Formats: sequence, structure tokens, C-alpha cells
Amino acid sequence: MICLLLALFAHLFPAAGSGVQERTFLAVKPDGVQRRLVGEVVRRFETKGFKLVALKLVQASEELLREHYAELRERPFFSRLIKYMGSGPVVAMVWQGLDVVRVSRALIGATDPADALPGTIRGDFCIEVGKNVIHGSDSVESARREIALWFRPEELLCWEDGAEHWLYE
Ligand code: IDP
Ligand code: MG
Repeated sequence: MICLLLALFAHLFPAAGSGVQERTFLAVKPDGVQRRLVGEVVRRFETKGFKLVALKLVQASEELLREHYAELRERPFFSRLIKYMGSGPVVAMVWQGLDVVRVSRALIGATDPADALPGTIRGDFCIEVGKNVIHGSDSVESARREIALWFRPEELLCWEDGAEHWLYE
């Protein structure tokens, strides 16, 4: 019930999706799943303190991937990207927390792993841009779009975070 009210409030007042309620969409890509990096990726976001709101293993359809990467459809690597993302299951996730969109991008590292700093996921676990292990939304707006594309509303769980008191001032 409280979740429903919060969802309604966030819908009526979009700014309510910011702050501690901010959410992002992350996906461990097929190379990350094949290379057994799911646990490592989840560990990094979990130990940072972000709250897991949804998680599932998905074999994405070409239609879903074309929609997900619609902004890149004119790029020369688009068809290779769609093939790569559909080459095996991905682990789709929603994480929540203060500034989670921007901070997740920092934890993930630069798009090209060659430019990604050591300590970031792409800096530590991959070499080439076409096999860069993980996706993360690039803005609060894209996060909203991507979460709605990959998850049904009832798959996003609302649960009391016992650690919140120790993570936030
Ligand atoms: P991002 O994943 O860091 O947000 P985007 O520019 O949104 O980067 O590109 C989406 C994905 O497309 C990248 O993560 C990567 O898998 C792929 N990609 C981007 N640029 C190239 C490229 O130059 N060659 C091959 N694949 C690319
Ligand atoms: Mg992107």
C-alpha cells in the first residue's frame, strides 16, 4: 500500500524520483554473464550501499534491444551491438539510492575499457568497447525509460532498508 502511494506520488511529482529514491537500470551484458562476473558486479553495488530493487536473468529479444539502444541506431556498430547483446542472457537490475545514476556510471567506468580507470568495473574486467561487460543508464530520464522497458511495475520491489540509517545522514 505504501509502495503504491509512493509510486503515485512519484508519478504526480517527478522530482520525487530523485534523492534517496533515485533509481537506475543496470545490466550485466552476455560477456559478463559468460565470464562469471555477475557476483562481482552485484557485490560492488551492494557493498557501496545501494539498494537492490529488481533483478532477473533475461534472454533479450531483438525488438527489446533495438528499443533499448534506439538512440544509437544510426551508428556503424549498431547491428553488431544488437547481436552482442542478444548473444546470451543478461542480468537486468534496478538499483536505488542517492545520486545512483551518476555514481553508477563512475563505478562502471568509461565506455571504452581502454579509457576506464583501474578500480572501475570496465577498468578492471575488460579490454574492448564491443565487449564491455555492463550497461548503466546515463541520466535519470533514460533510467526511467529503461526500467519501464525491461521491468513490469510489480517486479520492482519495495522493501524496508534496515541499513539506510547507517548509510545516510
Ligand atoms: P555506454 O554503455 O557507456 O553508455 P554508449 O555510447 O551508450 O556507451 O554505447 C552503448 C554501447 O554500445 C557501449 O556500452 C558498447 O557496448 C557499444 N559501443 C559504443 N561505442 C562502440 C564502438 O565504437 N564500437 C563498438 N561498440 C560500441
Ligand atoms: Mg549509454
